[in-house]
Amino acid sequence: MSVTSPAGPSQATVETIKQKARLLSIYSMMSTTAAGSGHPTSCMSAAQLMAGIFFYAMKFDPKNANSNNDDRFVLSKGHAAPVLYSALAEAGVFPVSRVMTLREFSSELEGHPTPRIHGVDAATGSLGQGLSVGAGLAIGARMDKSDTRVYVLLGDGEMAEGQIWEAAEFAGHYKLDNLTVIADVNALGQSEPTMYQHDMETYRKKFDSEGFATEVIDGHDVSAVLAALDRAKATKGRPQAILARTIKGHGFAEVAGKMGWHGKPFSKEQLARAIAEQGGTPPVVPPDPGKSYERKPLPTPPDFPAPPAPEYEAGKVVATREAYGFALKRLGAVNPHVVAVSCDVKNSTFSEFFGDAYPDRFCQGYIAEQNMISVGVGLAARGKVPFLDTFACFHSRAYDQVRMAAISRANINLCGSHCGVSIGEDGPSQMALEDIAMMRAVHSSAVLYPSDAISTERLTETMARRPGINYLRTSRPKTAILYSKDEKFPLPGFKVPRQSAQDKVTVVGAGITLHEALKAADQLKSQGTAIRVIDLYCIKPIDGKALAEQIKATGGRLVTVEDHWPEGGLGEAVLTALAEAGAAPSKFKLLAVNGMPHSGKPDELVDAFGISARHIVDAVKKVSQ
Ligand SMILES: Cc1ncc(C[n+]2csc(CCOP(=O)(O)OP(=O)(O)O)c2C)c(N)n1
Repeated sequence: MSVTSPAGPSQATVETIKQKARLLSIYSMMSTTAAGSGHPTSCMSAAQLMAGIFFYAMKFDPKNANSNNDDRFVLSKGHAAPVLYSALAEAGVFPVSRVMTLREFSSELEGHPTPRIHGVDAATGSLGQGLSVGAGLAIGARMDKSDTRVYVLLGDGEMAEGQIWEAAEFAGHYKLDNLTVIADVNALGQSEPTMYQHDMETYRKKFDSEGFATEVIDGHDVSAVLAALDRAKATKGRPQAILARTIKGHGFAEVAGKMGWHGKPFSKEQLARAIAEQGGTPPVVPPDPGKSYERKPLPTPPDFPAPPAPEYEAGKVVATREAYGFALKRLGAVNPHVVAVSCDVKNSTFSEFFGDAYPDRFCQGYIAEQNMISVGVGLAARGKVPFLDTFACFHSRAYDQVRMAAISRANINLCGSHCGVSIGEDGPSQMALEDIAMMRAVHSSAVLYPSDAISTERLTETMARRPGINYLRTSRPKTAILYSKDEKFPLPGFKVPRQSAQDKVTVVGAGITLHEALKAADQLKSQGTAIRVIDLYCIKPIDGKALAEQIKATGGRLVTVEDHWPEGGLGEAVLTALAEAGAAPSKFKLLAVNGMPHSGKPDELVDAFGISARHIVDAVKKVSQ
């Protein structure tokens, strides 16, 4: 598909690309009119840019559209999906007739792109994320020593998003010269003109200050577009930004450059006038035969040999956050696809163990969590197995990116350290008390919460094998080793570290609260009461039937205890799983953090906020009455 020549594009090439642009614009208008919804004017401003990218600059095989050997494209302004679908159809990924099924229930060509189709690596449409995905694809290509180039189309309205500038900093810092941004600066947003409208110099300065090679062009002048794409390709040592001045609705004077046409399809009469204005009669598109172009199967994490078993001296106390670092390093030795990104906390989350061992597969994400998650989506789209870490509380500022990663069917692994009040002195701004709820609500996620170093290591290995979004919640305090190195931790699953035929109550905890539950069991035992203790290392999914058996054995009496707010946490997860298994407990108490915490020693806080052994003992007594 690549026809770049050092002498620049020939007149014949320019004419060919102009014709392609005309078709992309017309198909975008036709498909949105047929759908009765969509964003034709947002497609029309980008038609010449898209034609230049797809039919001039990109190395692209329509039969293998997500190939690591070829170039990649990310439509950051996802609402312009029809122009992308039109380009993919013109390139031969599916027939043009399929574009006309846009937004239909039975079509994989959704209102905004998703990787359900070939040629799309990430879901876009929540604006501001595509440049980070492109940066992930580009840095992944560099790790592979591949000559893949990555093209990202941005809208000017979406450039108000902070994440765009996180991504630009990242790309500039890492000198990603295989990454080209093309900004479609049409000066209009959804409800108003954009902040800088056609002030091209402001955009240029912004990208320039981040280390990009920049140039401003007329985005409807095909010769200028192709020449800029040529120069971008020839640029070494820095990413490039082509800032294209465009007109929203270009090619149809009734709407071009006018407010009030964002996200509005044209009537049939308008469509006919628009096509006539673009110099022709409507192309004849045959009825779509209904064949699906769904991308199946979607990529899964590559298999790898088992790493050596974790080794810890008997009696040692190790924080689960530190065990995560050991696990990553062990994984790195047996799985070359594992990569890690950390947001300036690698010495707290311990991913530095991996980074020190495998510097070529570790990437400093700096303090830019949104960018980190979407970079991870880009890395995963290249077949990497990304582990992305920060303090658990800071994942919340990238929640939309995690949500979009799920829509992207991305295989990414998140580690959140420093969960709960047990972090102690740093105070509530650093304590994650919402993360279980947040991550449980992500489609296809696994939520893992280990209580000792061995389970942390084994669960980290499981994450590298499991498709979808995996979240590992690690703790700051050092805790005792509970399991032998050969213990298995299947998903779903739990462990029962204390049990007897005399157990009166089942206490379910995880992480720091499991250790409190074990203390409570010892205290109660000395008072003549036996309890069952469950280590719920996997909070999602839960095997409700198996859990129900345990609780049934203790007369249906249940106490849950968690270092998290009550809403959406371990307790609610357990109750839901039991209810679904048709075995709601007869008597229960849910212990969770019961007030706004503040600084203090971990033990003081765990006790003051209602989740220590003392509170578990009280709760056991209450449900036993
Ligand atoms: C994060 C986010 N906020 C709001 C929207 C709703 N929205 C969709 S398109 C759009 C305007 C986009 O403007 P621009 O990036 O300039 O694109 P174009 O003008 O080319 O359509 C808005 C606000 C969204 N999709 N994502």
